[in-house]
Amino acid sequence: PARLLTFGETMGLASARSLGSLVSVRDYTVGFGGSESNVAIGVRRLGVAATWVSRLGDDAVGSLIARELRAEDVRCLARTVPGAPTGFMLKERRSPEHTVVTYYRRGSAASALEGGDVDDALLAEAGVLHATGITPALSATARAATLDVCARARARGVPVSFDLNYRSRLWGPAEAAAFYREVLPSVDLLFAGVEEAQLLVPGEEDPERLARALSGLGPAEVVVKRGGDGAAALVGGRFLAVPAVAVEVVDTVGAGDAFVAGYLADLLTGAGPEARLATAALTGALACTTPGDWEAAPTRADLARAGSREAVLR
Ligand code: KDG
Repeated sequence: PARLLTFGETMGLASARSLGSLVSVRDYTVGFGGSESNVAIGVRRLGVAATWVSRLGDDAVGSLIARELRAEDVRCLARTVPGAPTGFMLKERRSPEHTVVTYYRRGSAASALEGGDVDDALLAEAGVLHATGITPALSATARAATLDVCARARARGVPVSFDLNYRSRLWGPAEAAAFYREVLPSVDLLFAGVEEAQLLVPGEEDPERLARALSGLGPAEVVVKRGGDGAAALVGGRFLAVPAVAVEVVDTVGAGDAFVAGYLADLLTGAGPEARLATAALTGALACTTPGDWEAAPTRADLARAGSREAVLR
């Protein structure tokens, strides 16, 4: 079945509307973000069913997240944890080029995620399981849960997608790399940015050699996100590359998730490697055109419009 299954932490998000530090800026927009729910929304907007599993605090931020995900038609399976808050983050715009994100997530409801939260019945109805390297950085239990869920999906023949998503504020490079090596044998499809891939393959800059080296650690399919330099993929031993789609960049946070969502939505609807890489490049680029971690995720109609505009410009 073509359903995406994902699990991870989603937090409330206060984003500054004007430039400066929290000390002086007073106007904030309240929303939410989380890599895995960003991907779930992105995939759903592209017409593919998505289930998101997590834990939320018994608080207004948790209610906001559940309500918005339901509004996006994402199946939200998040148990409420009494006594632990929903995580929160603050996004300050110190200058047009410099955004500072601060997390308030230690001891959050989602950091107590357990493997059993993603039960076998959910795996049975999944076309792909998607996890990220943020979850294992949250707590020892969340780390064990990530390994457990990926291994159980693999054992059941559900393809496992994994985005390294290194977050330096949550753990160090050596600890992260050790975890990646542990999980990668269970992963079928890996997404990595160049710098985070270099945590595993130090010093390698060539995207093809990087992808082949990562594939040697487990995943048959590897996609390297290269930001403004485009993207590349190793699929069935074949190396493909696409240039970046030029857009006016307003906010890059969430672009990687939109990229992954484009790729996975195409994979789940049976598109070939070239098409999914091209879709991913376009969804990733479009996500940069407005503020917000997921709000700009495109629908199929948006993609068609953007595609024809690009064709005219060319
Ligand atoms: O990829 C975007 C995410 O980083 C953001 O939405 C918040 O999930 C998040 C995190 O843990 O950084």
